[in-house]
Amino acid sequence: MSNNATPFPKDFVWGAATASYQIEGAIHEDGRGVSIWDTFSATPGKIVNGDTGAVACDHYHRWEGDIALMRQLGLKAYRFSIAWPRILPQGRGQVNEAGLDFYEKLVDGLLAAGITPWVTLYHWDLPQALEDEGGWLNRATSEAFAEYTEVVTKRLGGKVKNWITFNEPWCSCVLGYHNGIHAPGRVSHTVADSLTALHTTYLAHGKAMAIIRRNSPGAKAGITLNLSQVYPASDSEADKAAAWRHDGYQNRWYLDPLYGRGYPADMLAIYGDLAPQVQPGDFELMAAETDFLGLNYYAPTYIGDGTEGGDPLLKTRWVRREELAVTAMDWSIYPDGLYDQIMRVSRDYPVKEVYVTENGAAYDDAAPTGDAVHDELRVAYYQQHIAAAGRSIADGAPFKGYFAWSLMDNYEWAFGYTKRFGIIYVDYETQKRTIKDSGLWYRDFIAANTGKDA
Ligand code: GCO
Repeated sequence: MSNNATPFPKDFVWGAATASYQIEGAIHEDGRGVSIWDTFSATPGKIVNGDTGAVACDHYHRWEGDIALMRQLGLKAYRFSIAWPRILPQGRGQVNEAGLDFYEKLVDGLLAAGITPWVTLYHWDLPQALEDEGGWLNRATSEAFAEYTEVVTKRLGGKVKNWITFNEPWCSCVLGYHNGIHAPGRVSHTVADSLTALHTTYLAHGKAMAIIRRNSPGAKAGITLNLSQVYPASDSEADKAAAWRHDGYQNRWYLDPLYGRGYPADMLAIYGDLAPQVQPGDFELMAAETDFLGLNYYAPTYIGDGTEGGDPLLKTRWVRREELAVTAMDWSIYPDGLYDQIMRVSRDYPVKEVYVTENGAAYDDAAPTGDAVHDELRVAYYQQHIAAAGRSIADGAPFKGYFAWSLMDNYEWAFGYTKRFGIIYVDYETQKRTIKDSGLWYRDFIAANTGKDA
């Protein structure tokens, strides 16, 4: 397969990513507590086909074989998340040593295979016990997260040297506490709750950064955001102004506090008393120095003026560019959006390093024929997006690594198992893994680009 090889520095990090609830299964095993995703996915009507993560990819029992597959792909790094309820079943207090043991075994296996572990502390599986006390609407949850971070980094901080505090706070806060399509499934008629949830999340991020510095000396630590790569639907002033408001809603509101700017004034003016209560010291805590910014990019966002019939608060409306092909998620394919996003954060914020911590595509893959899964559309998606992202290096961005989403097909949240993002196919009946053509392409691409001088 041809590689659109764009010269990458020899120490560029090539990896793949997963998340605990999406792949582990074993939700009642070895002392694990209940998470909000166990509760939410078991609630009738919430998930396609009523799918839950009870078994998923059974990674909890198959992790050694999965590491062998990562090794076969020649991955340099593997991004995974730790399930908080495996560590602190009640969210705080009593530690479940078996949970720590599992992740230490996984880390040791990765290191033995020459694969660098990248650990996400929170990829959405909040202990239900904490949600019962208000979850991310309760400021005290930031303290519980600090306790969780202390326990995990105390055990793993000598071996894990790449930490991501949170994955996609926009998703966990907006989808979880505003429109309710993700756990804990709270629906609110205003943005107030989702903004409060983010405020608590960012307090937790700041507290965790200090703990990581103490328990994992020399480690790199940061956060992963799903920004919206926004383009105005036209060159009209009204559409450009609407695009800027959406940029404030999904990008600047999340970026500015991390880099010492507090919340953006234009959005505070729109939100008024819907904005969260800020206590003295909050913004200093949120702006804890980070070593990198993680970007999860999938698709562009086109925004037009929504004064008539758009979002009543932001006065924006989503516009589709009909000429763009889409993936099985109905997400438009626009590789230059990834380039633009890397360049934007590098230009507008003092980001030391940028990692694409997720990028990939869902397609309706046919079941394997023999040992092959032919997913040429996904191969093309990766070729185009990696080539586009790679251009940012020559243009001065500190782009240092790329993680394909996902290592394997897995539980796609409210879509259950109906969407396949993996570069490895998972037969959920038999748990058989089959490397797809996209995985073989990625393997060859990594081999061809590893060790190249800049
Ligand atoms: C996200 C999550 C992943 C998803 C992936 C595809 O970005 O929503 O980090 O868990 O599965 O992005 O939607």
